[in-house]
Amino acid sequence: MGQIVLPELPYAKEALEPTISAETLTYHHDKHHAAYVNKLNELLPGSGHEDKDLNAIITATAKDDSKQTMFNQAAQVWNHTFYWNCMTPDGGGKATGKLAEQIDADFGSFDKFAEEFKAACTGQFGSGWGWLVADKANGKLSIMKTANADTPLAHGKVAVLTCDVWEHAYYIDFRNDRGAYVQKFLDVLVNWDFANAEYAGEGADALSSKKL
Ligand code: MN3
Repeated sequence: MGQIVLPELPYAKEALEPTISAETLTYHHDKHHAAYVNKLNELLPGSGHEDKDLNAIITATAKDDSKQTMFNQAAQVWNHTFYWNCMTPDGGGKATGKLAEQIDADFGSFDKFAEEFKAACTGQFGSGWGWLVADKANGKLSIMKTANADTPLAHGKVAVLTCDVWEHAYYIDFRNDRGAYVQKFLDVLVNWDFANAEYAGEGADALSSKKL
């Protein structure tokens, strides 16, 4: 497999303005995301995990306390690549496609889903991530929040949508107002086509093997 590569952003740095500035994406992708990639590539040689793809590194290190630093880097590489793809210029609004039906079935309504997603994102104490996830066995959707680098892959869940709620994701554009950032993420940024593809199972494995 070899080195883990930092993927390009799926849009121009200015593409999400004015919600997320080019300045934020420059730091977030070119500094933060890149640092996780670089640190992971420093840790891999001789670790026994150097021939694995990113998903396999994450699942192999998730429950190994001696590999917590490697897990943190690998999960953050994955989480950020996933997050970039969860956003698109002129996105947001109500869910589309199969996911729209499933959200109605599992949450009662889109508004109820949005309320729970926002509550998870704003209620995550300190750094972390808010998620829409699917159960592998029955496809049922639920909301999850994870601290720091933690990721649904480590818990046997399929990631469908995420919002990065580390301060570095929103502080330049929203200062301390995480709630306003999450609301804008839902209103104008969410890439429902991508979320539908992840839900349909064209997702997590493809993300690590093709895009990284
Ligand atoms: Mn981040």
